[in-house]
Amino acid sequence: MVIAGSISSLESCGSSKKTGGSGFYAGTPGFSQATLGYDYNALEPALDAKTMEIHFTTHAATYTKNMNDAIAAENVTAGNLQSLLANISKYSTKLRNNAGGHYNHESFWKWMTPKGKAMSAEFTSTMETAFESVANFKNKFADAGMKRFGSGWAWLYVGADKKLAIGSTPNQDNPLMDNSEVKGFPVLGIDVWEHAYYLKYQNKRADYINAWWDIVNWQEVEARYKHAMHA
Ligand code: MN3
Repeated sequence: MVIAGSISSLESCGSSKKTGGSGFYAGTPGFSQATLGYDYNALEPALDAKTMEIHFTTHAATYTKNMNDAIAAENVTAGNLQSLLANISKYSTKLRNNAGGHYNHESFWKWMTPKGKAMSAEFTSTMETAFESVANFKNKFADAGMKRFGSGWAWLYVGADKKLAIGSTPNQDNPLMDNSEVKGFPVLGIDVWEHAYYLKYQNKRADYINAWWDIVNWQEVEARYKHAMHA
């Protein structure tokens, strides 16, 4: 599918996810910001309402706008966001940063849910096989987030070998990008940019990551894991 910078046809690619349903992982992620599935204050006390509102309405909204501006300006031939990211080295730094920012945040809002959703027994077993224990996984994932100097993300992803792995990327890069430091399908990610936590946690990134576990939607993580394993 060749789009050649037509915003209207791009938006039609993303229209199905405006309904708020899942499926962002299922191969046809869109190019528009989906409605947040909960109120700004719904993730308290882990994430405060003001941080969520600013993060969603300014930071994330700006990535989406700038991505669409870059798509319109460049000869984009990808038919969906995932294939765009898989070929992102062909395009500008502006498109890399903003398409990554759009994908990462659209995923991030779905990786969180009020009060969190517990890990199934089946997925707990999967995680224990991969990381010895869930506690050990959380320590290693938090460590990846803590060691990311400056702005970026920590990831749990399925690599080309179909194994779960932990890594991190700078800026708005993610494992779907052909020029990423780590490559695979992201099943869970945490935003460790200061804008994600500074109002409540100031410089205490570790406290933010520790509190964040309370709101993780493990059902979404498991759905993405199953998608990655069958892709
Ligand atoms: Mn962010």
